[in-house]
Amino acid sequence: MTLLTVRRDGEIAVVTLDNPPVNAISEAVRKGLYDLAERLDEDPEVRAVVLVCAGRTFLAGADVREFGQPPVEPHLPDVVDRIEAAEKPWVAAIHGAALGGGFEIAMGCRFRVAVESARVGLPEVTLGVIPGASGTVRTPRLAGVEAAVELVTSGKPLAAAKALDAGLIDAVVSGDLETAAVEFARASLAAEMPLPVSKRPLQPMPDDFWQAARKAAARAGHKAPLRALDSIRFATETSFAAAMAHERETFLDLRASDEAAALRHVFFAERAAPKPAALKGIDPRPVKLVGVIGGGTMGAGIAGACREAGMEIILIERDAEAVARGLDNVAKIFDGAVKRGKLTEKGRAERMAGVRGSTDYADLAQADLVIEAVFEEIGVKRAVFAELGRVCRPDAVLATNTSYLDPRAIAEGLPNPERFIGLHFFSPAHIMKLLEIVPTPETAPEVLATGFALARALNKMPVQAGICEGFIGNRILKRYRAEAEVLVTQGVAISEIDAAMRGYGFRMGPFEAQDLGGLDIAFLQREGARAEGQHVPETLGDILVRAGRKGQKTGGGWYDYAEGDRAALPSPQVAELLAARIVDARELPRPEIAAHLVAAMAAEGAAILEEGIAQRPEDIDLVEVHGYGFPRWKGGPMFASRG
Ligand code: T1G
Repeated sequence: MTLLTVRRDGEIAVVTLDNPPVNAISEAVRKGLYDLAERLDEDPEVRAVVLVCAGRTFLAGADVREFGQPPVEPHLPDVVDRIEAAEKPWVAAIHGAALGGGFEIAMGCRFRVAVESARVGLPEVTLGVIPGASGTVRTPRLAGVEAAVELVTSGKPLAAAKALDAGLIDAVVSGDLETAAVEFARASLAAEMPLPVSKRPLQPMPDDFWQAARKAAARAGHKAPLRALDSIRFATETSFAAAMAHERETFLDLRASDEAAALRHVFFAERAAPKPAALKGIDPRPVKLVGVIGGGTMGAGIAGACREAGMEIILIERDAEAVARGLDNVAKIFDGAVKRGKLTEKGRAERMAGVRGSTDYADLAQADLVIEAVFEEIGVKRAVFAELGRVCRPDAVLATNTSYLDPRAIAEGLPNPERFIGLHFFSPAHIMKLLEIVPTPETAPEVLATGFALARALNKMPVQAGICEGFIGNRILKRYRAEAEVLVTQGVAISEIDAAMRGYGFRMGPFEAQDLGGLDIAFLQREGARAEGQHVPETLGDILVRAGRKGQKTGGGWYDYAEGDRAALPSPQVAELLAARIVDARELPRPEIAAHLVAAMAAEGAAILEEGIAQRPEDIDLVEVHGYGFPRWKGGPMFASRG
């Protein structure tokens, strides 16, 4: 495989880059492109150049694996400048995604054409850096300041049609991309050449624009979007050269930051998780027809997610009324997508046509996979699987969505236990990406592989978990909450603890989150364990629930709430209820509170690793980032607490 090949189509030189898997811009790619720009300028028969990529995508950006190494010449900004300065105009022919440095190279080209399915973007902030090869300096010149601010600070790519509207590309082409790009290049030679992007004018913006943009880009603790915004603003107020120097300095500074290291850690962990080495070469069982037992919030979410992935669904409930409610819960998911403009009415109808309700388990006789999402009580679950064991094919994969119960206890007595597995979805199941996959000792490898294949099909983040109370995520959550309560007993204010965790980057602190979700869920788990004879010490949460304080739904939990208002107010009643348990009055700076609680999560993570419940620290970080709102730019508790 040759990295860069050149063929001639008359007076047009077609440069093809082939650097699998995503045409990342390595040192060799930078050098090859730089040399080619020189060589093609010297070729008198070449009048224009088309840059196209082999494989699944246009250049997907700088090679993230090189980030940890010292930068080597030619640096990407110099490559972009050299392409822009070429005597022969270059045309970027985009398919797949032109991202980061890939789109910066495209902006160095005189023109950009793309197929309709292509996307262009500058996702650098999602890696904790800012564009480092003119993304904050050329983009505002190409598409205007507002489009540049949105593209760079959000990190979200734009589809080709929207990119065309924004002025980021010059044409959306149909048919064969290379052919269309050559024709575009040939036609461009007959017309007036536009200015190179770096030479295009820039309009400065008023201060209130920047204030509003700063407010929109701010996320507690995430530095890169604000630094990117500063770089764009600087570019609108100074020369191209000065702006490029400023951008490079900012990029190099951030590239060495903890935030960038954390985001790279998550980036590579996310790509490793769906492909566990232990499952290499093990074929999953095909899943086309999925049974879901239970049409409540979880069951409907699971049914919606599987349907969205193109599977046929049979939703089982205990009676006709419950079936109707369940189907309505699924329909509401697709109604929401229509309201948000993500789905047409026709698409909604097509989705629902693939969801059938029934009260008769016999309808599951041909199901490939059945996922149970009924009430979290062992007797109820065991009854469901006894029925499934009778009616389903012996090779049908049977899964429990239990959060806390022992899957082995649920599957006891089930025929063909090798086809049983835990699939712990997170609510709302059609939105939350995390899927904890919990095999029992009997689960067959291809059934485990089926769990991972299902996660891929549903675009979820799979993490394999061993069996313990709460698996990985809920076990760490329990430790996090317990440690937060210890701080309360030491006299640290509840509101200070929540503020500390918001300042660290969580959307909500542990107490606000409980008030939103309800304190009684965990209370019932503790009471259930106590009823089974386990010693479960009384928690502060128990005291509140027993006093009728279950959270927002009862007008108060850890905080008070005014009628119809969600603003959390410190509660004198809570102070009174907990007074006997608060033994100190402790002032702790918020960063110390956050560090203390993150360390507690990491300590529980270390025990989880030690016990083999999780296979690697990065899996624990993925659980926290994708299931519990841990800020990804902190990398997760294991990364944040590394030595
Ligand atoms: N560098 C190195 N490897 C990369 C990579 C990259 N930029 N992008 C993907 N890979 C690997 C990935 O680890 C996986 O490897 C394989 O490719 C397939 O990835 C100067 C500094 C392009 C949309 O942030 O968004 O340019 O696990 O599973 O689902 O301003 O990859 O197979 O061994 O994700 O088809 C900016 C990141 C960099 C793009 C394709 N660019 N990549 O998705 O495949 S910073 C990005 C993606 C930058 C400049 C700055 C996606 C994709 P393995 P995949 P996919």
